[in-house]
Amino acid sequence: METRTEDLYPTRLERPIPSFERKDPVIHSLGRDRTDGPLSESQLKQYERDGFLVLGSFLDPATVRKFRDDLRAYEEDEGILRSEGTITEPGKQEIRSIFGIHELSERFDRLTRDPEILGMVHQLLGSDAYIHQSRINFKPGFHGKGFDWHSDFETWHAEDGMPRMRAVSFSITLTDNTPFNGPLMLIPGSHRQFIPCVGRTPEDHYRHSLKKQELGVPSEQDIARLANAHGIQAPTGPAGSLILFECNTLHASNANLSPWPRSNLFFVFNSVENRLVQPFCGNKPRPDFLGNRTRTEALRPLDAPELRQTG
Ligand code: AKG
Repeated sequence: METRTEDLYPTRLERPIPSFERKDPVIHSLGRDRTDGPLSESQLKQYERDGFLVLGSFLDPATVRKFRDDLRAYEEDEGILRSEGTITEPGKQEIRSIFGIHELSERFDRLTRDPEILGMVHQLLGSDAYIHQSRINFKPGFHGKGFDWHSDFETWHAEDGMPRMRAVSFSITLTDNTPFNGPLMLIPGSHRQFIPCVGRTPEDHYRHSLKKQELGVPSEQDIARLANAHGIQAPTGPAGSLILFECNTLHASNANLSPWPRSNLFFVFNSVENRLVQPFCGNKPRPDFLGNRTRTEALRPLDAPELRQTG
């Protein structure tokens, strides 16, 4: 029987309690030389300060095109449209998210083992890592809905049993992200505080929250306090940019009222020393496509010939 893990980040409470300083480092270098990897000391400092980092032109246009062609094929694939990991927009049949994308596609799976990506992951988490969750968020032109302000870690802790803040999201833009098509917005510095949220989690909460998140969101006062103190940033740029953000950084995005679609890929890497325990909200674990408990062996970097396969 699993022993109970101490809950360092209590949330989904009956009554509000004040936010508090995170109990985990932002970069888990653990006595190692933290510059041993692709990220420079100034990039590490920026990530530590802001809770995110943007690397333009991470994927070249030809590679991005291949990923986008795959997405187009998925949008027409009946099997994928009907699968549990495909979430449609509220009240519509348009795709909002496809979860478990690296399980569906060899090309996406190979990208999780790209040596440069894994080098950065190891540098930030100070250990080997595996994929906790992967997803594509589609935002079709005119109709794509937004995402409410939240910390991913709050949900992963409460609903998936992720014990500590030792995970990082890699988001690669597969279309241009402009001020008009609902780019990701982040509050720099918000990752330093944990904001406990109010409200008991119903069983199978994800069926609702993945369309519109109403529970596990900070109060408007907390969001305003952090945004007034630190501002909001919305990185924009051509397709192929990489945004890496710490698991507790508050983020959100607006609806896409422009004619131009926006699709962004997210890989969440979790440390192998931070594997999931029982969900801290007391419910049964969410399905594997949201909180992977099955394929948790350390990811190994691919060598160049494997990366070049066109598959
Ligand atoms: C999430 O999937 O947790 C997000 O907040 C994504 C926001 C976006 O895709 O704009």
